[in-house]
Amino acid sequence: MLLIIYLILLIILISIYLNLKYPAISWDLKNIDKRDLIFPNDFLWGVATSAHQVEGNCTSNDWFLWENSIDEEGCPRVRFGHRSGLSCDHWNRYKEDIKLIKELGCNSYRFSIEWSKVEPERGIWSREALDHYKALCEGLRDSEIKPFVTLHHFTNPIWIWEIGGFENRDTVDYFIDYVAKVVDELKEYVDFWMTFNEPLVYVIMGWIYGKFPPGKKDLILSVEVLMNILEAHCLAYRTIHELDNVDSDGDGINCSVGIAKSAQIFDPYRRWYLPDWIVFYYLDNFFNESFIESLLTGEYRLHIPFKVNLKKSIPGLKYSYDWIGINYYTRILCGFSLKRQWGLLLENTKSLPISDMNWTVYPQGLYRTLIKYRKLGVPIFITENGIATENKNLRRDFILYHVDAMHEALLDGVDIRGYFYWSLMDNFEWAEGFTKRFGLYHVDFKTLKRRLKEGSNIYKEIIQLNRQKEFCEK
Ligand code: GCO
Repeated sequence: MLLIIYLILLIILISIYLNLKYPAISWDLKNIDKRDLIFPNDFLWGVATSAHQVEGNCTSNDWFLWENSIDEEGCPRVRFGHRSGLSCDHWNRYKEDIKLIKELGCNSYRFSIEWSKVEPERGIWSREALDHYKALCEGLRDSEIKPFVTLHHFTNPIWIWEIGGFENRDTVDYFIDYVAKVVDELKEYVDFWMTFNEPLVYVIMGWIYGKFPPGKKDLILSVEVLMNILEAHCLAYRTIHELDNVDSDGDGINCSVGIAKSAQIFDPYRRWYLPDWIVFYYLDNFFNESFIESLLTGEYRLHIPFKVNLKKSIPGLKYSYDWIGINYYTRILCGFSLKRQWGLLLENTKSLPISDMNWTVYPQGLYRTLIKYRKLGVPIFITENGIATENKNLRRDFILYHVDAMHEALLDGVDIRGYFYWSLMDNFEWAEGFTKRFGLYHVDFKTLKRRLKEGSNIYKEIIQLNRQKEFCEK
């Protein structure tokens, strides 16, 4: 009996400790004044896209095969059988789109290079595709918009898919050949290089949930793929630094290289229930801490009870990033429930607004993320943050609240260098097809006309206020 009482007491004490260590933060979001949201003069205000989602005619990559295939039950892989097709036709309309970026007042544009267009067959380089990206960069330069280039954003050429993608170690070498080629071609325009977009999300969606190609559900294999990608990242980091010897923007630095991490914030569903805290611990570890630790130590440690116990050192990982890119969207409440798959309870916060992706709008999470990732000791770019919604007020509030959260972190000393709203315009949202509208600009997918959404004006206004301040200081 005494033992049980001690046990209960211990559990209560641990719960009190955890609640104090990780307090639930709530802010007054109602009184934010946009005029207070002032950032350093050289801050990058940007928008982001990725090639497959906006360019159109991406017919030589694995996503093309995926969109045209069906699952075991005979259902299309993408919602309503949507195919990216011509998408926003950004490939042909990039000049118009540069004007749209300028119109917002942005000084940076994050886009990705479509590997399958640049190297449609192994070792065969498409002059047309390389020239296209040069022209895009030139257009950006003429408009004083700095290119922020992602080298891998979820897609692979079909010839890479045929050899098993990043399951196959050879892909690492092929990826480096591609990186070397692109850097050599674009180094006179580009100073910011991102090796990979969200490696962890990429493997979770492709090898754990099976919602992205190759549609597998194999945890062990997913870890192997992740290790290959991290190795590719390290090699790419060195290759870029070796090759990019041109300071395109005249700031005295030839190039800087980073990687984008999807930073997921978790909280226990029931703050006084220990099993929920245990689930929180493992999820946070899996999603955030193990990644942070691996970059700090060069060793990837992953522990998933009864499944994975990994300790792998990745040569060069420790010094393989000049900055870190944070993609932040939401917070998930997690807990333990025998009724759910793998005992995993994942919930939204009922009292907070929810986006069309069914994601909770939780700006405090961006602040917490920035505080968490500052321990990497390098500058941070928010390389994605945005909302899929048709509600103009929600979009407006989302932007205002998140810029405010970022500002709070800045005031607390976090070295934040830029913010990229996801996305410039509505586009092909992977497994969700064209059903989710993240864009600052609305796209009519019949006429391909772009129109600034009302809720997006706030972003323009915030950027303008920052420019005015810059002007006053000069
Ligand atoms: C990702 C990608 C983007 C998405 C965006 C919205 O995080 O999946 O980087 O391509 O479109 O995040 O889901």
